Amino acid sequence: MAVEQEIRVPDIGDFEDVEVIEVLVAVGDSVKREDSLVTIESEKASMEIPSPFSGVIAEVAVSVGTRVSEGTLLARISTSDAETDAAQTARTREGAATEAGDALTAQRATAPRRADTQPPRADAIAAPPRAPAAAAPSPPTRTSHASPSVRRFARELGAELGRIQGSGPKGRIVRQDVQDFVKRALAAGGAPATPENVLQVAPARAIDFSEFGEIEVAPLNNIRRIAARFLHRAWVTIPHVTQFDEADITELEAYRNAQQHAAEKRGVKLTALTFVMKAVVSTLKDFPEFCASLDESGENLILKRYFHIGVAVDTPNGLVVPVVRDVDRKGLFDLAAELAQLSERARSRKLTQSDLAGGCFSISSLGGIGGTAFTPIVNAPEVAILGVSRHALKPVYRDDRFVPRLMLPLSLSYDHRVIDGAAAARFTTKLKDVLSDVRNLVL
Ligand code: CAO
Repeated sequence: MAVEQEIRVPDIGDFEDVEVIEVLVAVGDSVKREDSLVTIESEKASMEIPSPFSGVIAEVAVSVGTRVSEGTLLARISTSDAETDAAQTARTREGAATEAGDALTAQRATAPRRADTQPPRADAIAAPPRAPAAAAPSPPTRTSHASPSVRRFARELGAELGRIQGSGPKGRIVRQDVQDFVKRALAAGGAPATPENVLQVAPARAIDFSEFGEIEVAPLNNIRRIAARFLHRAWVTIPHVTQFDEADITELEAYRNAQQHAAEKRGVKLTALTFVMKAVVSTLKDFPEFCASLDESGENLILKRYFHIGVAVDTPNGLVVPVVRDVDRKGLFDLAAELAQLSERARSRKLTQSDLAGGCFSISSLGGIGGTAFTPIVNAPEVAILGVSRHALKPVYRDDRFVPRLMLPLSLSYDHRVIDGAAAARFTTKLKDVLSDVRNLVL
């Protein structure tokens, strides 16, 4: 039968009224006897408090910042009868052999730490499973072994232990591992810890909006929450610049309209976006650094010899970016059909992880909706993204007179660590040249 037990701070020697600096378990976690529950820290040292029982955490009574002393309630744990007996026996034996403080000291060196893990399935929905941008760390590991002094050292540098590979016996993290981790992160031009804490900004103040009028709370769905994380990381870790230009697509549009009949016969709709995809690939061939990613060290550019293009799709549940593969090898009608099929699957939430993975460059088209320009966020680990806005007839001065031309606004955002402004201006110039002469796309 399950029994609920209280776990209180044991005799911790000189420690009194000390701060909880890490809570290593959450309600519902299964823990084994001697697994660490919390880390406490005084002026002089830090220590982990182990669980005296195996079982499932029913309540966590402290949080980071709580001050505790001997006897303070830390948690309640649901255990079996047998486990309670075993724990009691163990404690009696331990009490006879050693002082509680010593036991803690011995324990804290080996107790596993429970790092927060993100649900992998959720990550996969909005984010292709690719290496994050240069500054992004490797995914957190589940447990980390390190001495209190190494833990403290890592905390001082803002390095999250769960993300550090230990080189000591049994994977134990030693001081050198922390130093190497921070060096690598700095070399990558990013944060020593997680992208979320790159900027030490004051936390947002909680506001009770109902004081000002009627409100409704609408929780963000999974896609939005995950996309928010990736967009935020890209926004804070990539130095963005956006280059604007306009392509004269008068002839392209005439050609597109002329093809509509043939397109309809094949059951596809040929929109300007299909031509833009082809034009982008043609331009990428001349500018390989736009079809690339920085590696984890931030010291090498991985140039991709394939042309898989991500296309931002607006769905009722939020933005997703499925990838159209080998755009260079497909014809306009095939691309139009694939784009329609992918966006339909995106809107009915039928995309698989492989539909979202492996892009080289993304296009975000708001042309069907409106607007004259915008600044898209680079879809890391890609290094550039093209925004396309609504085309408009404009007077263009040519041969001593104004003539009406159909102009397509282009907004190219790029990672300035990899791409110079001059290269970006050359890229959009080439792109608009390709778009202005339809022969570039169909021949
Ligand atoms: N200028 C003027 N009209 C345009 C246009 C442009 N640049 N691009 C498309 N259109 C027109 C199309 O021709 C179509 O016209 P008809 O209805 O008369 O045939 C209409 O707009 C709707 O096009 P569409 O959106 O169905 O097709 P698309 O190929 O242009 O785009 C897709 C497909 C999936 C990209 C789009 O539907 C979409 O979801 N866009 C939003 C992307 C987004 O949210 N981006 C923002 C992300 S933040 O960076």
